[in-house]
Amino acid sequence: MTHLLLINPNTTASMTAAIAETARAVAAAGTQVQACQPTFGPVSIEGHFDEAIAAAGVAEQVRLADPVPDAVVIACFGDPGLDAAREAVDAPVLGIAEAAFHAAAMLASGFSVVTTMTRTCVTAERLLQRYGFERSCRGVHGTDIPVLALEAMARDTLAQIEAACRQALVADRSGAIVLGCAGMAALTQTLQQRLRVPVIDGVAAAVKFAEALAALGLTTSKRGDYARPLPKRYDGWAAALGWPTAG
Ligand code: 5HY
Repeated sequence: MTHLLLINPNTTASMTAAIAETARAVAAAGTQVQACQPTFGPVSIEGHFDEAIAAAGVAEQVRLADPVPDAVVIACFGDPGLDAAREAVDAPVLGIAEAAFHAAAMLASGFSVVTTMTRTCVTAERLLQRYGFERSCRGVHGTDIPVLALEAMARDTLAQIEAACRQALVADRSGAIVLGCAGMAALTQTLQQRLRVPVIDGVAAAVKFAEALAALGLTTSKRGDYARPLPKRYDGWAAALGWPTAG
């Protein structure tokens, strides 16, 4: 049994449930998906301040994880708290943006990202550079559809996202689409049938990559910057997240 901890870094329980449904739909029979969200933070993540608080929420959830996970997936397209989570646990930790970029780069010589708010495009662009996919990604496009509007998924919302994907494929001369929000996961099959190109949802990609790493018995390196955080007291609301000090 692989125990996979799936973290939705925002605090919207209905979105956590939808993301968990996507994950369980692709998870192997031997994978148990435990979905969770922080006890504090933004209801959706659409900017740097949201992201900063959400990263602390991810740190909270991995620090307090019970049982200890065999793999962790951070289900927000900014991959908030990824490095902190890799320090806190031995398990492989995957962000949905990183996983989606890897999948897309194996399926097309160039891909486009279609995301929610235009103001978050810079976050995706910085992740592309950080992960070394700036040459494979030919464009990042915002639709200015708020994250929580994806839940209602009004008919014109789907049409708007489909139109943005079509424009991106032409403008970028790309061969695949990466969906830039965990809340878009439910659209994957419909868009793929209509666009006739690979459409990558990071939640599904991250779950399968996490399972593969866990099945290989691979864990996050504890040599260097992903070693356990140094023993240290935390004060205030974060006291429970500190690391035991000797004596
Ligand atoms: C996400 N926000 O996947 C990101 C999408 C974004 O609350 N879940 C969020 O716009 O960056």
